[in-house]
Amino acid sequence: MNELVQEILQGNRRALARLLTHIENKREGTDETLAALFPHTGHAWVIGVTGAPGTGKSSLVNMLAKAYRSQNKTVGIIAVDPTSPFSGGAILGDRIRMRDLAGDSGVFIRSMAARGSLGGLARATRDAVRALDASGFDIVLVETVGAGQSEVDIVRTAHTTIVVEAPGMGDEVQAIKAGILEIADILIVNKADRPGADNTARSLKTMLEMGHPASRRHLIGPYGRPLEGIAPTSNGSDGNMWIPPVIRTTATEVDGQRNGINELIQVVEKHRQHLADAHLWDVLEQQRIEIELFDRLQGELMNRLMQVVSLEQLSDIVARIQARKLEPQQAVYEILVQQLEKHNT
Ligand SMILES: Nc1nc2c(ncn2[C@@H]2O[C@H](COP(=O)(O)OP(=O)(O)OP(=O)(O)O)[C@@H](O)[C@H]2O)c(=O)[nH]1
Ligand SMILES: [Mg+2]
Repeated sequence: MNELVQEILQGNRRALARLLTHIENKREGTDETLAALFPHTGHAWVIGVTGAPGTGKSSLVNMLAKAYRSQNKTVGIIAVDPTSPFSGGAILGDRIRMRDLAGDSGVFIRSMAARGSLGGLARATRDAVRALDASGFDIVLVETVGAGQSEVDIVRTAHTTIVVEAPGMGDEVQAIKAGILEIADILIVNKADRPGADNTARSLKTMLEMGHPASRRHLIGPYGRPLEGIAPTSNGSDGNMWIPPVIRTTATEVDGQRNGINELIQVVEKHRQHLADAHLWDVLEQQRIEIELFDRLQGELMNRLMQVVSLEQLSDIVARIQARKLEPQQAVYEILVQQLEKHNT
């Protein structure tokens, strides 16, 4: 077993930091390290925290981490940075917001940036979660900005997904706009100290009641393939169906009773117990694996294709499409067929 693997399994933080850098840089040999760690994973409870920019995700993650620490649980935090032009400041801000966790050896914080595509970021994040899991953290918190499919996919592989909303960002519920309401196991209205929090909570509840539970992610696999196993019974009632609770929090308030964090921790625990139902767990685990597998396949196929298709070829194709001499879908077939032919000869 390679030394890095051993160190990580022993919980060595510097080794862990090194591996995360290797993951980000796609350093050669990293796949082997991750593969060696895989059998040692599956112990951490992975909590995804997502929502529109500025809703208070980092502040909440900070409070959650502190609460778990007071229960003597170790906490790993990954803040996913989609390398947007706006994120530089956000990460700096995160460092400040999470400063009170610094120096606690039971907490490990890391922000992940993507080199290249967003798909690469999803993969890097998953690999990072695996590394943290293998190194023995009880809780892994993953913060992503809920902005698009890629971010949604990242949190879809968490065990518990928290979607954060805040009042005063216009009348619309941001999570709806971003299409992330469906993935919530728990909905948070943060900044409950601000006016409008009750309204936001009410609209969220209404929307949850309007949406048929079957529209929730638990029934839909990657690429729209329906998943079996958790369908509600014909009379519509199903003890297996988790209805996402709406919780009000104030992440800037330190009093655990008043800021809603204690309640949040309890609800996460309830969700965990709900999933402990063996049948449900198996189905969701299968779904998580499917999503991960499809993601990795897609990314890898694209990578391989891009390794053999030259930029000249591509720009030639773009020019032909632009001149209306080639249609985009035909171009796709052309690229694929050429590559397959090359492969077969
Ligand atoms: N009044 C109030 N302000 C809050 C609360 N939670 C967070 N904030 C403030 O809202 C701002 C954004 O908080 P962050 O925790 O950085 O939000 P975020 O969702 O992580 O932001 P991004 O990562 O940039 O998307 C900061 O100035 C926080 O101090 C809250 O409960 N009440
Ligand atoms: Mg943040």
